Amino acid sequence: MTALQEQDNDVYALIEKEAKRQKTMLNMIASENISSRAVREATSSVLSHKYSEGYPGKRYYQGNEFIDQVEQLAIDRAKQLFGAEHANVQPISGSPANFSIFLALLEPGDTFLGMDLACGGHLTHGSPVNFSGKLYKPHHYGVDQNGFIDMEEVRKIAVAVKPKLIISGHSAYARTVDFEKFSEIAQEVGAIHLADISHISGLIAAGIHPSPFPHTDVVMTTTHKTLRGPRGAIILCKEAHAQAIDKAIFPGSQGGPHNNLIAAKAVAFQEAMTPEFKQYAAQVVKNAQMLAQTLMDHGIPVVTGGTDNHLLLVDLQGLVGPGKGAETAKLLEQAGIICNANSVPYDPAPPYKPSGLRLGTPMLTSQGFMEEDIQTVAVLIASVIKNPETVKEVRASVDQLCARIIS
Ligand code: DSN
Repeated sequence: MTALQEQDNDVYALIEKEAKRQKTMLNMIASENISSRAVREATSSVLSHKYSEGYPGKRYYQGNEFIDQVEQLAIDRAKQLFGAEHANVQPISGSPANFSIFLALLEPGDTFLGMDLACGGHLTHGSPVNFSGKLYKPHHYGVDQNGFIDMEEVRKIAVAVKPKLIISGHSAYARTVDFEKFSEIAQEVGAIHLADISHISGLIAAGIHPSPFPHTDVVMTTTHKTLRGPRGAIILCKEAHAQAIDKAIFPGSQGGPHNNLIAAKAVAFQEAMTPEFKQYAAQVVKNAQMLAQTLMDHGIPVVTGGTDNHLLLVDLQGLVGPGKGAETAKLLEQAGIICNANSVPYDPAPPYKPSGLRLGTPMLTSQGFMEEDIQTVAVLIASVIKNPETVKEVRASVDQLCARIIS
């Protein structure tokens, strides 16, 4: 019996139920993944007991001999993994990390340019309901009619609005991001280039997607998506921005670092340097491409006609109708398939009732799904979308698939 089970069976039982859910459903939320046992051991370690405001060698509390070494290890590994000049490993998650970057590099009211949320951007890239849209002045680029970013259009907007910051990197974009071109445009208009690589950092670490380094000024990534680490984020940057970024994290926006998570990040960075991780990341993309192809073969439209990374967007407008994303996601959940409703480019329906689905392969790939398994998954998804009355049959097939592949 574990200590938790003995002391608090209510919480223990709920954790066990969630663990079972994760093994008996097809989890295809593009931003989710499964971390290793080693990462989870570090996450639940005694390091969470320690306060250590400041940075290695410059703390406001005593007793940080080993905490300093842990944080330095995480910093060194992050720099090595991504080839960065400077790393701050303290951000607790992606949105607070972006908040700190804005705090470091902009003044309230400054103009910046990011991807429109409706086209695949993120709330922190200038949504009116987010700090980024409330405190700063956002302008947006989107995608063309086929769903691709048009870099000439990005350049035109940048030249016209003269932003102080340009953000590349997205939450629902299935194609390769041209970081080098973004940097070129930023240089042309005198802007700082921030690459938010939260979704694709695992692919970048593995060399499957082009890196934003060395040309990008500042890079932010969460650590729990394709990178397969603990929940959290890091900021990487050129030396020129290091002091401003560090100050914006502490004392600017955060207090005591979450040392257990910093240790877990260090473990994940080491894992991401292994040949096994490179193989994993390559398989994530192969699986996503198989998913896209099989869905299209079964008459399900995929935005941009495929994917270069770990995710894809299904456009439900022609098959189910505009605004039917959430309904379809709920139907898929009944069938044991978990994904999220998502806007598609030029969606006529509002963001809270979008017309598409976002599907990703990072978690299934961690659980051992290969291309032939993903083909089966795609056929099941197509069946639910085209014939909702097959939900029960599909659920039975999902049960069998999970029992066979997930240990
Ligand atoms: N919530 C994450 C996602 O699903 O893409 C981004 O923050």
